[in-house]
Formats: sequence, C-alpha cells, structure tokens
Amino acid sequence: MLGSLFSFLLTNASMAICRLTAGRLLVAILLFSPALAERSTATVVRFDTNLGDVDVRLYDTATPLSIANFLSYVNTDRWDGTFIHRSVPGFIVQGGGFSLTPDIFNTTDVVTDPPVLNEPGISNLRGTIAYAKIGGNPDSATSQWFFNLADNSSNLDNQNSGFTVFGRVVGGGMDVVDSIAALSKVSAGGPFTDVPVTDYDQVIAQQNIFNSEAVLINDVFVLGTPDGDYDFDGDVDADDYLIWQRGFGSTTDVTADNNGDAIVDADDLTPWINNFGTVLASTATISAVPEPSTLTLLGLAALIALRQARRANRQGPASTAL
Ligand SMILES: [Ca+2]
Ligand SMILES: [Ca+2]
Ligand SMILES: [Ca+2]
Ligand SMILES: [Ca+2]
Repeated sequence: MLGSLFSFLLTNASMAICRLTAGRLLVAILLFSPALAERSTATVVRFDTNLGDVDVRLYDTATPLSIANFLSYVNTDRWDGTFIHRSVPGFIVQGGGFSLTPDIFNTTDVVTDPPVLNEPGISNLRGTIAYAKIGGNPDSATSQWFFNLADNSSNLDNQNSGFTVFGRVVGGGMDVVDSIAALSKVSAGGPFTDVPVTDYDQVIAQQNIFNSEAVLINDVFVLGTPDGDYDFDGDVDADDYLIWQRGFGSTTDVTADNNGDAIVDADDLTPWINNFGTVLASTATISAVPEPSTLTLLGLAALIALRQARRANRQGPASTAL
C-alpha cells in the first residue's frame, strides 16, 4: 500500500606595488604575530549536487576530530550518490545517510565509521554545517550532517550536549541550500517523513521517489586550491586579499579562515602573503594582475588591515567560540 505510506506536505598599477604591499604586511605580521608556528591549513570541500555546488570551509583547527571523520567519508566516496532525505524549511536540510537503491522503499545506509566524540562550541547559526546525532547520546555522530537554514543556536547549541558545527558554507552555496529547502516535500515514513523532491507531480503519479526526483549528492570532494586563494578561482591575488580584509575579525564571514579556527585574523593573511602570485596550472589563463581600481582598494585595505592586526595582537589570541 504505497499510497497509504505517502502523505504530501505541500509543501594591480603593477605587480611591484602588490609585492611591496605584501612585503610591508609580512613585516607587520612577523612583528606583531607570535603564533605563526601554530598555523595549519583548513580544508575547503565542495558538495556537488544536482541543484548546484555548495562549498564549505571546514574548521580543521577548531574541530579536528570532526574533520578527520568528515574526510574519511569523503576519501572513500561514501557520500557520492546519496540524497537529501530531510528538509525542514526555516530549520535544517539533512543528508549523508542514505542512497536510493533504486527507490525510497529500497534504500541503502551509508557504511559508517565508529562515532566521533562531540566537539561543540561553535554556534549553530545560519550557513553552518553540523553532524546529526542520536537523541540522548552526545557522542553519536557518524555520517549524517545538516545545514542550518536559520539561527538555531538557542536549541541546537544546547540539546544533546550541543550539536557540533564543523564548517560553514562560503560563496553562493546557501542559495543552493535554500533552493533545496524551497522544494516540495513528501513523506514515506521512517526517517523519510520530510523528503524534498525536484518533481513533485512525477512523485505523486508514481507514488515513489527515484534518483531522478531526489536531491542528489553526486560527489563531495576537497577543492585543491592554494592557501590564500579566498575566492577559490585557483590563483592568489589582490581579490583574495580583499576577501580576507572584508572578513577580518569575523566568525561568520569565514571564507578567508585559512587555518580553520573559526575566526578570520592576522594568521590567515600569512598564507596569502606566502602564496601571492601563485596560479594553478589548470587556471593559468586567469590573469594574476589585478585591475588598477582593485589595487587602489588594496592599498587602502592594507593600511586598515595593519591597524587592525596591531590592535588584534594587543588584545591577545582570539577565542574560537562564538
Ligand atoms: Ca567522491
Ligand atoms: Ca583567488
Ligand atoms: Ca583571481
Ligand atoms: Ca583563522
């Protein structure tokens, strides 16, 4: 009785100037930052979905166990071909658990690793990604994750000892997540009471959900961009500096959080300085020479950043908690 199981919820001037600027900044960082040796590089991953790409900056430094767990699944392709099985508009969009083999009544669970210890502390704000857990068991996260569509901190930062936020969507990724949340949903019972579908009429007609109507995670992979490439276009240039400057001091605009400690600060500028001018071979046609207008902005931004970096370092190390 498939029908009875379904309830439908309608639901640059020149490069020399750049190098001069970079050199001045490097001197400033060396003078004012005591923590250079502690840096590590954070990971940026891409969720390739049939509704578009969602890029996520992972918090490698802030939540190391959670990132090791995440990369274990990525490196073994275990999320490839899975589907978004739960959508609650205004709250979360969840996946990472199941594949349709070939339909909603015949699903395959993602093979899981042992649960990961909870690493709460970063707030469940809109645009973050966190692990799902079993109720009453704080250390039960395995393969399932969710994107926070709204500020869920009052609930999810506390419930079940808090849900571990381990990354944040960057660029235009939340447009894709929002488009998933905007889809109509169907219920097929069990864990599948809120399944978003791309073709509601087809699902109604066939009383079933196949991959052709689901929101699919085609692939999840690590973006191989250089450190300091804060717009992920394969080169490290003035545009990337501006992104760092824009996010400086922020715990929510973390595109330039190169070390993944959940805040953009002076430490995250060093990789940009070190890699300035780097161009990936595959993107060598992209000019690394900024437009003059960009350079003007760069000079202004550099002065502001120097003041901010000095001030930040007088205030001591930044907290990773939000
Ligand atoms: Ca893969
Ligand atoms: Ca770039
Ligand atoms: Ca560029
Ligand atoms: Ca950082």
